[in-house]
Amino acid sequence: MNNNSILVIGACGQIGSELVLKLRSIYGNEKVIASDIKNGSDELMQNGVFEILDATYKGAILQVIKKHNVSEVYLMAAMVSVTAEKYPHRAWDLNINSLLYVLELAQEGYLKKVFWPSSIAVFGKTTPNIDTPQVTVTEPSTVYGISKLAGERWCAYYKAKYGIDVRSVRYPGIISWKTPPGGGTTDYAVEIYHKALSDGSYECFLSEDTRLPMMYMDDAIDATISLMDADLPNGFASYNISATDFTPKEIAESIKKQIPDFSINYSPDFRQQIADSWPQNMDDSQAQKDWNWKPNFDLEKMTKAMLENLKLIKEVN
Ligand code: VAH
Repeated sequence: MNNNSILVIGACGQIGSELVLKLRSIYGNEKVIASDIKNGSDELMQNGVFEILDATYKGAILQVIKKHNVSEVYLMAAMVSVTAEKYPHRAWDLNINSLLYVLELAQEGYLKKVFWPSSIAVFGKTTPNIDTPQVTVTEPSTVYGISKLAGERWCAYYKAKYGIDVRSVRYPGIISWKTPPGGGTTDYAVEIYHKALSDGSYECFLSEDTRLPMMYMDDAIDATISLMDADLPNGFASYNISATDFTPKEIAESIKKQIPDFSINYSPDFRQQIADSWPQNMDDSQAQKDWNWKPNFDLEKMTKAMLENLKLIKEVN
């Protein structure tokens, strides 16, 4: 890394907060600028530079880029599926305008490389939902999915027209213990671990057989950084990446192996419709071929890691 720095926008979010810590461990605390619309955890704020930044203002982004000599941006700020349904215009503004501003700044010569996260939400009910291919029908039925599909096309446009080095993955549901997710349909798969420890039971807002692609946070962070370091073929693709897939019943069974008395019941709500429009599992062979992607965490290994770390937090607090 030369004397430029990396800017993470949306550093307080579920993925952004752990991405900052990992990037800082690789490049050094002073090289990674964390930014968000609000202050983050002590860990995030105390071991490196933090900037309050509203990514829906281009001038504000440019100010931070110039102040810290930024050459790479990870644009992690987004409004995810459930919240985006409640506030469609705000979701579009945050999810798309922030991306357009960052791509414009790259085109104007301020940035050398951009990471932008897409999602399995770009797929819809007309998509083949078993081993969903990299290139297939994408007719999303959610505000979030529409914004992510449009974002993919904007990235492809700026790559083709201006040669912008923008890279992207389609994240599945991400499971982590450090920073809670906010407003997503896959959040049940995080909540269930917390409730298993606090209440010994969980009321799931999806039906027991709702299969969704999922990934432990460590795999998601490793995929993101590996993609940014890779020598990629020409053209743009937001890569399907996959680690595991499971149903609420299967994750509950996995928890019961560690907490035998754990119980679950199912009360599907409006989020069931969103989940039903997404794939059950993904074909990520293109990512394996283009940049040697491979995950480390299956469901059992993830459950062990989640429960171990959440127990440690509860003991400390
Ligand atoms: C959501 N966690 O549930 C996000 C994610 C694929 C799901 O995009 O909206």
